Amino acid sequence: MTKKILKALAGEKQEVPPIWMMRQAGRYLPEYRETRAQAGDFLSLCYNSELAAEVTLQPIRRYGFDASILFADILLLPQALGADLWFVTGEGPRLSTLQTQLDFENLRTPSEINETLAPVYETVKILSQELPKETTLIGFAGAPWTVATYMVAGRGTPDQAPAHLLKDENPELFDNLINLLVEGTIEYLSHQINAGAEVIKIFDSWAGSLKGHDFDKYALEPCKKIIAALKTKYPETPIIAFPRQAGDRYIGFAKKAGADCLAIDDSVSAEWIAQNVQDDGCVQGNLASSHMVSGGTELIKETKKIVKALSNGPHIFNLGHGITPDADPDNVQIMIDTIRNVN
Ligand code: 1CP
Repeated sequence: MTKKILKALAGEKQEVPPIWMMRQAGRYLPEYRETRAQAGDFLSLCYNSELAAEVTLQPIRRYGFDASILFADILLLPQALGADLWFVTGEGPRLSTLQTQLDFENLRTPSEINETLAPVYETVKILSQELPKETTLIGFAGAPWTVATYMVAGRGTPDQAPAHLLKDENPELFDNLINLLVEGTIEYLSHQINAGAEVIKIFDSWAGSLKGHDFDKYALEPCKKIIAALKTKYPETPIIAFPRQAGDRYIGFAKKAGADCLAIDDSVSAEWIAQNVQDDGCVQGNLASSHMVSGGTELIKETKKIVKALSNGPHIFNLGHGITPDADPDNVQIMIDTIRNVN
């Protein structure tokens, strides 16, 4: 039996698309909040392999999603490269800032990341043994541009202005950082695949802030290099690219980057995706995560609309971005029942 997610990634269209959700292990679930409290804080949870595997499994037990995504964070890689990382409760991640050549030189090399990241690989190993046999295990990393924006600014900023400034003022330093992140990401993802990840997803959450030539240089090219390196070593491992908010530049992205699937946010309609992107292969998306909060008939209507619009080609159902802490867990079940046509 081939798993539903792997069928979609191989280009097969299915009457009922496979389903998973970004941030499916998260604060909207009471069992997640309980395990996180047990771990102490978010980072301790990421580095505690048993508990990280436990929170990864929770949404699978509750909902029976077709895929499970490793519980970790895109900011663990910069931490393994030597940046300081901490989380401020109620606010989010904070990192030491990278502004100068000296800051860059103080970072470690890609081959030195594995000691810090060993517990993440152990989580993958546990999951590959404990997941139900029909569930696909997805490993992931942030794309170099998105990770660099956090490393430069030290935090998430609305327009990622500090990273744009550094790339324009000191392109040599910025390019060195991007290249280091390309190599570090290849190393990190290779270890996840060796540990048992069956699919890889690359999150470029801030790709949409790159304009013109910068989009090709900092979103497309690094992603293409990572995929090419992984495909050489692991030709059988499908890769999902997510250049969030790429708009028109979603068109042709998967082909150019060498990805097997393009994940798409909810700033474009499912009809637009069907017309412009799905010819290239599998697409993943794209219900607005706000429906997980508001629920009701709109949730059912929008879910059906997306399934129908993307039913003529390979499709993995997902949200346009991560589920938020204020979501109602019952709405997730309603979404799943609507897709699987229960009731
Ligand atoms: O428990 C908590 O309070 C922490 C909330 C949380 C969670 C559940 C963070 C902090 N990270 C995560 C896990 C996480 N992060 C996963 C695990 C698997 C899953 O999806 O269930 C993944 C894939 C990520 C990826 C991630 N982290 C991204 C890319 C995707 C996206 O959401 O755009 C980004 C940008 C981050 C950074 C980050 N980590 C956490 C927060 C709140 C943020 C965003 C901060 C900001 O932009 O200000």
